[in-house]
Amino acid sequence: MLYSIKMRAENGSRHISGAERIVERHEMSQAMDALTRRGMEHPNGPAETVTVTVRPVTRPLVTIQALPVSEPRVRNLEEARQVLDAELCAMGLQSGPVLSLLYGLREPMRGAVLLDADSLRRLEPDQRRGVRATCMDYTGNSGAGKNHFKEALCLSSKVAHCPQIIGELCISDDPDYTTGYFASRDRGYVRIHHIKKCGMHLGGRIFLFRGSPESVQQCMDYLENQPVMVCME
Ligand code: PML
Ligand code: MG
Repeated sequence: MLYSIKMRAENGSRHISGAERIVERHEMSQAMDALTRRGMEHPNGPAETVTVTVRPVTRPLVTIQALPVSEPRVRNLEEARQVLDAELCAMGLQSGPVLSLLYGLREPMRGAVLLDADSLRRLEPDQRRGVRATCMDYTGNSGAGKNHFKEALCLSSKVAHCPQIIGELCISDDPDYTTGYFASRDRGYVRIHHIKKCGMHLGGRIFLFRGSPESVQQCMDYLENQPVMVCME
């Protein structure tokens, strides 16, 4: 039997950090301990409450391969935006409004924006909550400390595997973490340095959706509930 363990740390209503694992029963107490410690020690500040939730995994676990990673040469914010712009334009999307939305996300969001790639309409039922990509883990995860890159590669691989998601953009909300990415099934994980100025709380994710109105719910269900293990080897 597998268990999904989720941690969220908060100060009142302010989200501080979140992390999760999918583990076997004998790994549970160590994973809970590591996640609790992580919630209490975060650069966003000390947490008032750390909540750890354990649930048995009831759906069959899907195992997928991590997206291939590329790392274009980027020396500053302007070049980072040019990379994002080129990726969006290559997909025939309206880059300007998508990038304005990404760089305009000032409230730290626990979830992501689910954006219709063609109409640019936001599809999240609750825009403050956003859409969560959860219920995942990756091979070789020791659970010790945060590994921005591996956790983001894990999440983006799960998200890219969703038939209705054609791309994802991400800027970290950790003030001193200035590497982000663009990811898609076709382009893999394009790691982008200098995607924001150091010290900014600005951050967030946009999932680019293309599908029928009926498939929005199916897509959100996959993102939030389908257990996925990502192979990093
Ligand atoms: C986050 O803070 O959760 C987002 C991290 C993005 C990682 C980008 C990378 O290092 O490749
Ligand atoms: Mg963060």
